[in-house]
Amino acid sequence: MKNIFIASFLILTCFSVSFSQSKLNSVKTSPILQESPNHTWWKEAIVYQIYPRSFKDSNGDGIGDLKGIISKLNYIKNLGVTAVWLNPIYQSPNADNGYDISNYRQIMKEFGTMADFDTLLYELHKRGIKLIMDLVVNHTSNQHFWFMQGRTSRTNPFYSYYHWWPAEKGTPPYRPGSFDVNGSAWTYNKPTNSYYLHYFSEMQPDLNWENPKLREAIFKMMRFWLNKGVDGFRMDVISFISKDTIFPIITPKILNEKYNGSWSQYYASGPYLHQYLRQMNRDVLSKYNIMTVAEGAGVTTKTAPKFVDSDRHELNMLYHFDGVDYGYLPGIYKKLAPNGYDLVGLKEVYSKWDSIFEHRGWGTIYLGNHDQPRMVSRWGNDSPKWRTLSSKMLTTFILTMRGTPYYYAGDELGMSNIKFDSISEYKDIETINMYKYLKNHGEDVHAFLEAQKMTARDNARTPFQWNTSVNAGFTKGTPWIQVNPNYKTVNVAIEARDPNSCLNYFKKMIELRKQHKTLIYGKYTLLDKENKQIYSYTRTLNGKTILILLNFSPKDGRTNIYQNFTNAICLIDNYNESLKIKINEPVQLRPYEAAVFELE
Ligand code: TEU
Ligand code: CA
Repeated sequence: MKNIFIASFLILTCFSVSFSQSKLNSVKTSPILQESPNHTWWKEAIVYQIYPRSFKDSNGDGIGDLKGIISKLNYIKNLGVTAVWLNPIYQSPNADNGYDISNYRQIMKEFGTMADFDTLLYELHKRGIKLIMDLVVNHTSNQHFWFMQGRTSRTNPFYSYYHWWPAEKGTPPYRPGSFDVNGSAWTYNKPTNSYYLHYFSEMQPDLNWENPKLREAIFKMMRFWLNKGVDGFRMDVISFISKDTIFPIITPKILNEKYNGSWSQYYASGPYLHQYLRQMNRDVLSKYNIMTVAEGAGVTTKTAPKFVDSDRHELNMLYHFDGVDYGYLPGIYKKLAPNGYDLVGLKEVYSKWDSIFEHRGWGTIYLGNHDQPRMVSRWGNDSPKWRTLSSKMLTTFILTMRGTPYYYAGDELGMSNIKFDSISEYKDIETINMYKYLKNHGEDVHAFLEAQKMTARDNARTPFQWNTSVNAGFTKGTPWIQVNPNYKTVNVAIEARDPNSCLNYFKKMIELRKQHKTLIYGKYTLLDKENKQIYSYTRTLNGKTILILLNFSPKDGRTNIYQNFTNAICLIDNYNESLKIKINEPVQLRPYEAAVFELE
């Protein structure tokens, strides 16, 4: 992925959020938000994301599958989550683990059959759990029938299902292509004497949404799944579906300049994006009681409302990248500063995004997924001393913020980065092709591999850790990707028995969120914003206030919140005993302590 692509997501525009009331007593007396809550199931949902390839293998081929997920539905139900988002399970040659779909209406052979899918959906619904499918419609696989046809001749009706640059116009204007060994988004196709566009690998040609026939074909496919009863879609890079099809030259200046929106406008978020989404809503989404969430790659606080304001009739939620990309150094691949990230800035990011959806639209909260390193390694501390505490602290954050939480399977165990030493251990096209790109350009691949230990996607894709038996109980065969050796201590079997485990803490936090509507709909107010160690905030609804205190550091910390806390009831604390609050003294927190209080 080219530097600009990453950099544009990373750089925070300057902003000033004024949280004038940083003292708790002023919070308590501040006017209560008169919300018209507009309660919906998807605002109250707790979404559990499953990467099917890595969850549970039922037949010993080393690859997780639908039957494997079905065999673990009671585990999932028992967590208390209310919805499951499955990464793509459609037929795919797996250049990008299912994000290259060759048939939208068939199940990937490795994952099972349509009958397995129907059983999965039925069994989830029986347990009161919704199913959210991944919708990958910016691109298909190059093995999709449409592309196989379209690439044969310019007169083939499927040619116009994709974007082409005729070779007689010369070489196409440069576009960065993620996952491309040469870093380019154009690949030459001999039979048509033209280049096709692929924002991801050359095995993932971009669909041409300008073609109404293509749009209709996609909508029909969506109805196929909705008519089966699925409860919604997570829409992969949906902001990319409309492009400026003149393909203007993106000058080095635009490529290199700091984020100002222009680059992403040229590249994605094209002129018809919202028209297409409204059409999708009108013709498909509005006919069903479902939820939709956009993967908001390149979406800013300025553009986000266009996707999710309810009166625009497009989508319900989106997830932004300002949080997960926070703290990366500028460069052509993701790299963290040795001293980590600055908490004050992180608080600003989440507070700014909360304010965007305060009155309109609805947000999401996540700290990890299949594209990110493990939450505890990235945002907490995966050393043996702090892994459990910091992981619980992060779980507290996700489940006490406003916005629908998306929780990535394995994080409830405190699973951590595997940190591969050698390129041969990686399976992810992103890492492998970036490695090749760097090598071809004489760059320092050793430094890249070091950075990948912290940032690579494969860190989150290692098999789910069920028990202490061979391969963590994930498979009886050879797993498609190595199991994290820490499975001997980090696994469901051990954690289920330990009342103080990450797993049991996650369940308690879910219960807490379900019991307190304040945690779902309540106004969010940041406190003590300059505190470098502690993230504290309140959630307030109808006169009820919940105070959340999170120490993001391995040191004791103190907040600058002074208040008479005689009425504070500690609802949960990640240390065994509740946090002691002394009257009129700054609240002291232990390393990575998380504590939640009800204030009245
Ligand atoms: O990710 C889109 C995206 O923006 C990625 O480039 C992401 O930023 C990157 O993986 C982070 O390292 C989506 C999917 O979530 C991802 O798994 C797919 O590979 C990609 O689209 C292509 O479909
Ligand atoms: Ca299998």
